[in-house]
Amino acid sequence: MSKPTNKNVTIHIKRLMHNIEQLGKIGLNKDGGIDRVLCSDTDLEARNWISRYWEQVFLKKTRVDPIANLWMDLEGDRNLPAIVMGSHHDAVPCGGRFDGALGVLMATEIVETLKDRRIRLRHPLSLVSFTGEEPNPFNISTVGSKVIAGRLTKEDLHKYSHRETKELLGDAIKRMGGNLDLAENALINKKNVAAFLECHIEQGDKLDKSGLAIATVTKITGIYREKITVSGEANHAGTTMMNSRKDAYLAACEYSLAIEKAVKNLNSDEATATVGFVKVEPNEANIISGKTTLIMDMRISDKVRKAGILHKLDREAAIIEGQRKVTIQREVILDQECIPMSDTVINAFDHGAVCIGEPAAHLVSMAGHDAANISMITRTGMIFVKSVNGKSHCKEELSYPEDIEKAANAMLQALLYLDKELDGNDII
Ligand code: HGY
Ligand code: MN
Ligand code: MN
Repeated sequence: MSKPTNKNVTIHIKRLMHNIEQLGKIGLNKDGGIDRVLCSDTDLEARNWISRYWEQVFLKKTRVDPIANLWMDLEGDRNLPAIVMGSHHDAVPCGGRFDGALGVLMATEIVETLKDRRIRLRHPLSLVSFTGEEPNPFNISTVGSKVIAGRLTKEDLHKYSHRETKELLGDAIKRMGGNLDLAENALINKKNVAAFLECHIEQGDKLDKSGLAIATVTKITGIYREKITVSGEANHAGTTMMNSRKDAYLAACEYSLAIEKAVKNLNSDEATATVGFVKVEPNEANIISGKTTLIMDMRISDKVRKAGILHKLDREAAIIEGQRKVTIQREVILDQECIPMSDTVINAFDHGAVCIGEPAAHLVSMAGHDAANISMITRTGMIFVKSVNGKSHCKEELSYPEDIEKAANAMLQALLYLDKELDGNDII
């Protein structure tokens, strides 16, 4: 490990916590959760808040790319590729104020601290706030980072529409300031980026249980999502005898429990699954459901184990179809492999942790992140901050200022380390 660099440079935690509180007011609902889903009015409000803040601090216009990612590009040696830092500003329904927003605002605070201290790095720096990281009514997640990494083309994008309003994704992105017809222009050339760093809350309880504040992420779990349509026969809840029903909702429940049982039986803390989206139709107390739609979300790193689960579910679906005289159609909507983080960036975050007197702890991320897509185009790494009681995707989501401050100062040191160590020629 090289000697600590600019060790005495530290961020302004009060300013960072103030910004987290300010952004956390956008989309705050009556239950204390944050509603800021892709292309909603509150998404647009959050974008405007971030853009305004960046423009006041860096005296430059925010750049909005064709998939409506927000960028703040800051000068450096033009012969070197940029180091990019950021995360996402959208949230799950009734979500927390740290998921995503912390990463955008921490990256901002780090660059603002360098500006305050007139520390100019070799590499140009870019801040980014990604479009649509979370699952959403358009049924497409991490859309902003997928597009810049070339994982989605404009033809793909034009296929998506809002599952309730039927609004085309293209029209919704236009409202956010993007333009899908120019999606190719959002593609990032590998030679223009030296590294991507993202800070995120852990969203699990491993740091909380271990008494650690921060950890470097070694890999991001594989994510498998499937839309399951169970079709039966709508009928009268009272007059239809039990043996002559084709109850789509109860068949869907049986299939959901089969998913849980198959993954639980792996007995691994690197495999989880649930069914978090259910749509029952016609959805009335006295009508047997004729059609029920589910979305299954499975996190699993091991490809062989994933194949084994899916094979088991094939069998379960066939049994349920036979016994309940329903049909079960399954459509894969996401099948992302486990993604290792860059050793170079892992070392940099470890260096940062040691610089601030913290252990160089490592964790696997069971949550998906934009970083998984960005790792396709550049050296990518993440640092986690402790989630109190491991809670996330709910209004109880919380990280303490002292832990956030440690993560920010470790990330600042990691950035200074990379700026010194990286040379534009060694592209991943
Ligand atoms: O769902 C996830 O893993 C992430 O929080 N979007
Ligand atoms: Mn999330
Ligand atoms: Mn997130």
